[in-house]
Amino acid sequence: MVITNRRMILRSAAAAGLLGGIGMSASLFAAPTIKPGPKAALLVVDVQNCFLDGGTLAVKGGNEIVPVINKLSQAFENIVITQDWHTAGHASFASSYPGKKPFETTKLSYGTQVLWPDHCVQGTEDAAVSKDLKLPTAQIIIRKGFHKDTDSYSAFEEADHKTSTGLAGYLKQRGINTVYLAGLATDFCVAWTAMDARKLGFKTYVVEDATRAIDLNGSLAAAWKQMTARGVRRVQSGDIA
Ligand code: VGL
Ligand code: ZN
Repeated sequence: MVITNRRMILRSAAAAGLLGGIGMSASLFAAPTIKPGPKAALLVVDVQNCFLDGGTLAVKGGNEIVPVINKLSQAFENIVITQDWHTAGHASFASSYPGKKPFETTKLSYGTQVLWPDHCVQGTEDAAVSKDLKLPTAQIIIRKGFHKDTDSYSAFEEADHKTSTGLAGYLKQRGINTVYLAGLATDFCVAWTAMDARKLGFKTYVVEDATRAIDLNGSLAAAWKQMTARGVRRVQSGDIA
């Protein structure tokens, strides 16, 4: 028999006579164990119309994370929203290069750049934060990718690995040392933000069920491997309260 979920584990444990006192069964239904506290912030990455159903770069299942994030946000005193915010004719757009198609790559001064459909252009409805995201207590919106010649998946540092967005300074000056990431996309903006957070000394969690991936040529598995190697912790929203 293949054990596929917690109920089946319990059923087979009960059948095998393994469930003793209340302590054992309670531990199998573990309550949320992580309390973020005043030195932690939830970073809600790029939950914008462009990455949701009907958007210019829609991420499969992206809409499903909106209620997860709304609920998760209740556990946080500090919330940061990020917004991909490109100029028209941006260097990350395939349309900026004759003969190039979306999801191909090109070489830019800072390295290999994946080319995307035109998306999240400043001031457009496509670039707006989803109206279904209910985060009234969020404290700052960090926009990124607004320099025409430079992309910025990370909310901390542009793709040239030199230009800061100022987010690390903002968090550190507010005494925040831990970040939890949710949003889109797991394998691009969430992963790059998480890895930079580690580099900058933050304790870093990615809330897996509060993210969805683009998954281009195995990019999701690669992102988890790289994040894990850098000390990013992979958790689920049910672990946090
Ligand atoms: C993103 C591709 C291009 C993201 C942004 O938010 O993950 N991906 N721009
Ligand atoms: Zn972008």
